Amino acid sequence: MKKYKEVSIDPTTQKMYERAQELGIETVWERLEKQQPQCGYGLLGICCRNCMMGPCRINPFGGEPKRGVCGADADTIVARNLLRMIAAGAAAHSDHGRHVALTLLVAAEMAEKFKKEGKPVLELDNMASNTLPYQVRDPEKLKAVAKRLGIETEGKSIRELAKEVAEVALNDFGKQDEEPLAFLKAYLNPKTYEIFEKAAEKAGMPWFENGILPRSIDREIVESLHRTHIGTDHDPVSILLHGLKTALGDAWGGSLIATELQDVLFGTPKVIKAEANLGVLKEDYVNIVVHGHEPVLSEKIVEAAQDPELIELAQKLGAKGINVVGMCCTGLEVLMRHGIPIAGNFLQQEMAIVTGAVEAMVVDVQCIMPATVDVARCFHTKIIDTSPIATFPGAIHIKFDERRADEIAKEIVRTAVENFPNRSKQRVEIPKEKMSGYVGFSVEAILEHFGGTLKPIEEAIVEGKIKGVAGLVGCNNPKVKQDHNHIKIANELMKRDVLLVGTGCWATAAMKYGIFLPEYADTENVGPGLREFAKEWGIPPALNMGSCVDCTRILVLADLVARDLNVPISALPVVGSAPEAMTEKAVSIGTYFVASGITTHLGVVPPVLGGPKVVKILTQDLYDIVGAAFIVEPDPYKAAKLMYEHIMKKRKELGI
Ligand code: SF4
Ligand code: MSK
Repeated sequence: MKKYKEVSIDPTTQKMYERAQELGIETVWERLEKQQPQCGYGLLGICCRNCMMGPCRINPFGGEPKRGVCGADADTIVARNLLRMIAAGAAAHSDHGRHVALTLLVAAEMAEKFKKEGKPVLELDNMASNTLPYQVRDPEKLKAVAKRLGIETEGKSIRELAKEVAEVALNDFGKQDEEPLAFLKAYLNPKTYEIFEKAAEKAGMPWFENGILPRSIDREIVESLHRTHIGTDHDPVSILLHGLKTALGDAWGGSLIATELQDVLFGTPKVIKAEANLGVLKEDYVNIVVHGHEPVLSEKIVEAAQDPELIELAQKLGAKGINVVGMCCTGLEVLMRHGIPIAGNFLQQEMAIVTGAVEAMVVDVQCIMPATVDVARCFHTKIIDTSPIATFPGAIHIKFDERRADEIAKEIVRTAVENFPNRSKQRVEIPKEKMSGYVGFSVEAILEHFGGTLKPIEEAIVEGKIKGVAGLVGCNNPKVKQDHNHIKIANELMKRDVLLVGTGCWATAAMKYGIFLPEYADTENVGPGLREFAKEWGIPPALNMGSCVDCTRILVLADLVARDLNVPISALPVVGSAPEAMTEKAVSIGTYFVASGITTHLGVVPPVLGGPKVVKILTQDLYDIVGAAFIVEPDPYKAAKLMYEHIMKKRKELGI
């Protein structure tokens, strides 16, 4: 068993981990320990199960076997495995995006139907009617997205525009022509576009039509599976080029659609103050944790928890009210838009249950450990799964249907409220620690803050007050002490006057340690230039841009700066990092950052070291192909140094 200080730097996790140990509850850290030693072939990426002649593995020390039964060598196997990881990550993000687009379409079609039935026309045309399960909360964003896509907005109702935009988005998933994605064409600056177009030719593979420009989101994912089927693609270069293409379909397709259409449906985030960490759970309230990724559900839970009838019921059952808090990325979605407090990041999902104060953990998709059900059995907590594609044995299944969103959300909240009397008060132990911070830095909110332009940031970079920008993203991983690398890398970069923008579990980590407070700029962890800039503009030295799919906000921001300077994104003094990467989605994000021109650091070594050619392509050759590559470095101090050196190199190339 580990000591509590070894698992996390977060005092709430430390306390709850210790408590879990006292109660004999197994957590992620014990399960990781039981897996030791983890398979060396797997860690190096040199095992293959792609057909039933296998499984095959390659001798990592140069001896036999050097090839799988079919003849695939280490590099082919490593590249194929990596492509499958990228495809799975891209699929997860993009299926999320599809769900959002379908929700917008369904809402627009329902408005059309209700209109025909004689319900109030104006409200339905504005998609603002309460009779609809989902409204368009940000019509201006809808118009802006439509304009980007080249859709005529004049004389059209919000309902008509919503339908048209949803249809263009859905077409990007399944179209069969060779044209690049409509969303990519609408959002990407021509200089970066040209790099995508020429990338394959530069890599010596001119037969890639349109280079690495994705044609359809689903098609690139399907082709990834096809290419990696036994006996298909065996050249690590072409396999990895298709990996870039698939990841770009995620970035400038699936994830972008998710972010943009979520803003349309639920509102574009504006700067707002909120709180983070397990201390946001309340002793006298019904606590509901929304966990997963899709705000299509969590938005409705937040609404249902404000229902006077359900609040009254909670009070009748002895609670003061209903307290909804978030976990992981669905938590970040409602944090960004409504200031709903976030209870923690990935490694705190079990810890939240161990407080004994959670009536229900309502889960949708991605990053939800099946172990939550086992931990919940030790308490009164109910795990409620809601997605038709994610069922947890032992959980309560209340599957979500957008058409009956309000009714189902109320049923879920009622289930949580009715569970309150089952709470054992003596077993409740909520850590006190929580931290406040400013969140909600969408691209629109950043532009608004700086007077409608990014010039102040650009000028500060040119002057050298800010040396560059780092996008910090991604997960927790129990192989790394929770939040340790997130915070160390953040501080090391800020000390060197690098402005931070970030998403996902990194953003939750940063918030827990006060980094999203403007006064953090006064600490020794922030360099003088960045401090001056942050104070001048009244911002924290790091900006929370949202959830995992919102990594696209970072790309759109970088793209706007690149447009202003008339250069591709790869020319900018910008770096990315996933200090505690864990998911296949993080692999896709890292790949699309690199493909888009942002050199990206990974703090957890991905399973590629068994393929020397693959490693060379990822860490060196990609510079010549897309202008960026991967940095892999587990030590956070060394990593920050390498990232800073890259920023300084880019500054030099730009002549600043
Ligand atoms: Fe082995 Fe080749 Fe089959 Fe993979 S595809 S399991 S390397 S025979
Ligand atoms: S939740 S993908 S652990 S960031 Fe998006 Fe956190 Fe990584 Fe899941």
